Amino acid sequence: MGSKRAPFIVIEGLDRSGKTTQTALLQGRLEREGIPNKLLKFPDRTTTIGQMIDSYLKSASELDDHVIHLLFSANRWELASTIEKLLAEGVTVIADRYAFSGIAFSASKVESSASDPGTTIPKLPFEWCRAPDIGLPAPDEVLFLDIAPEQARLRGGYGEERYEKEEMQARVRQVFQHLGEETSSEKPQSERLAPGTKWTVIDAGKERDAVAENMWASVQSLVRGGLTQPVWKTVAE
Ligand code: FDM
Ligand code: MG
Repeated sequence: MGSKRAPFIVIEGLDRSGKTTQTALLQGRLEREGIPNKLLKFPDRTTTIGQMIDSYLKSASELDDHVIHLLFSANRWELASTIEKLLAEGVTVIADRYAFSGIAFSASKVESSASDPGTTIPKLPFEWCRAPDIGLPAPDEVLFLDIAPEQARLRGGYGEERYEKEEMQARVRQVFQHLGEETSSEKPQSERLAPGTKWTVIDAGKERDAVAENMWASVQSLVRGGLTQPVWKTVAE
């Protein structure tokens, strides 16, 4: 491998997009190809911070919106050096959700406007939501599993956790789309959210094996070839 490192791949998507199934299928494919890999899941509910997040998501505790946002970010920072180490050792890292979920979900929280109660306004400014993740190792590729919230609902309904509501999911999808534009290679590299990150939209409405094939087609040269440049960092602007 020489001085090459392994790639960091993030899978993002709405609840019910098939993200967990597809992440497992991708990992299975890496195994069959003999590519060393590690699957991470955010939030990582096993750490002390992760347990606080888990309790909040299950509505067993209440936390200020700022606090839970910072805990989600801290839960990534807890694993930042592990991610860098694995990549340097040649282990492909796949993460089921990452900072993009962090921004998309928190920036989608709304309250009714005091001056105009008929309209809603964001509880947390977008830029504030981005700030705590600045400097984290950035993925080489994000696979965004895109599905319309109405179609996601037809897959058997949302679960019981906080945020698993159709209005929330619709707002989250919009923020994800905005993040995709901010990350896309159509922008000058200096203006991108994560300058080295490739953002790929995968149609998650297709059947399971077709989705898996599209995901594999998108990442295979990256995971087979490795990379020479250092791990990218998420940036301020
Ligand atoms: N979520 C996830 C956030 O709100 N912020 C974050 O930083 C992350 C990583 O947590 F509703 C939300 C997204 C989802 C919930 O995620 C739990 P899983 O993938 O359903 O466990
Ligand atoms: Mg969920």
